[in-house]
Amino acid sequence: SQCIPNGQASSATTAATTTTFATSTTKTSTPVSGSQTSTSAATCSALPASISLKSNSKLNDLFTLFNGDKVTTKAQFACRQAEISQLVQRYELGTLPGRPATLTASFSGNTLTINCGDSGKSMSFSVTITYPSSGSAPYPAIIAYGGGSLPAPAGVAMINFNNDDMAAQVNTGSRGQGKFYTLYGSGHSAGAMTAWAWGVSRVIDALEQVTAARIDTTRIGVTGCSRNGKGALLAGAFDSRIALTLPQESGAGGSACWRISDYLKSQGANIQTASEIIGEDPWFSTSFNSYVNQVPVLPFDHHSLAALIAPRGLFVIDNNIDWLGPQSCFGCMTAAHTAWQALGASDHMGYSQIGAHAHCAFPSNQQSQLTAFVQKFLLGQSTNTAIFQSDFTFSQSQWIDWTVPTLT
Ligand code: MCU
Repeated sequence: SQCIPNGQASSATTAATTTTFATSTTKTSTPVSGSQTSTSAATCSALPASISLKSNSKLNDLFTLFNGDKVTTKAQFACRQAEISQLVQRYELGTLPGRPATLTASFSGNTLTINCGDSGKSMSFSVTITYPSSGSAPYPAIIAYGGGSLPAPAGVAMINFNNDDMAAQVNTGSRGQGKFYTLYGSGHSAGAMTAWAWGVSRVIDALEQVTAARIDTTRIGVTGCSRNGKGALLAGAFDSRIALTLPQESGAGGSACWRISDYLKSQGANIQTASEIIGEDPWFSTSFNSYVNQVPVLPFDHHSLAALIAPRGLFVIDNNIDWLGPQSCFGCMTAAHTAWQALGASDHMGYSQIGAHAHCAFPSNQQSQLTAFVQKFLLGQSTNTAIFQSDFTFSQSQWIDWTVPTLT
């Protein structure tokens, strides 16, 4: 299908192994996940503006702060999450703006229209809400990129988010196109995925404001499949108001780790890697281009990105398609799972990889697992979400050289 081409490795800009990256002083006030804990990001030490990156072929330690301090408390882990958020923005995904100076919303005929203004520019976008036939208002809701590819759960509203309208994903030539860039300028550092995540946060802002929409903003989920699954994972990582993140078949740039995918490619797999993916669509910031051929210097990988969601709900739904790197996804998410284990919330994150079905065709044999996560995190029920399954194996010793603390 046109969605799963055979990977042709492309060469991209090579940069020095140790590199200095100057930006303005890192903001510590950016709202990031982890804010459920008592420590606000403002008490965390800021990242230096200029960083010397060191090569590390293993998956990065989730439990050592950038300054070398070991993470032993939940509050310190919230700081670790804040700095991971800053690092992924700096090196891979571009800067996530906060709430714009003005945000108004109106609701009519199940369409929620959101008007954003900042620095003399403005734009409007809308989402449509499909209400469940059961349950009662205010309803939990799942924000679904491109309508999503999961069956609407009973009692849960579905919010159709047209992410392509926020930031285009046609080809690399579509960089800087879409309503996010109308507001922030076509040269903004945010790649499409960051622009979409910003849009999801604005939808939640609007739902908080417009009670006529009858959505319970404490029970919000987010989903998307494939390229939109990459986006859904990021939205969950960037906004701690999202109670349940449901990325589906997200592959490279989603639940796969860049390092593991590069290794599997070197072993002959037909798998999408960092150096290939930047030639396809403007999902990432252009700042990522300098690192795709030296992935080991990245101070994070996608286990770190997923760990921004802990201890909130995350259920990663995967298929078994070579190009998406199923073994990389399983290993990467096994590494991410350590964040939930350390926080004493192991069953708030689940992983399920079931193949033998078309891309983004949710199979019926994953339904009960999805239902368990939806019931626990969006409907307030007590269900068994201790779900972690794949036909692949993960070599801990090859990829992890750190220990998992029990955070106090
Ligand atoms: C899994 O997501 C992508 C993949 O990264 C692309 O290489 C491929 O072209 O399309 C997939 C997708 O979005 O399929 C709908």
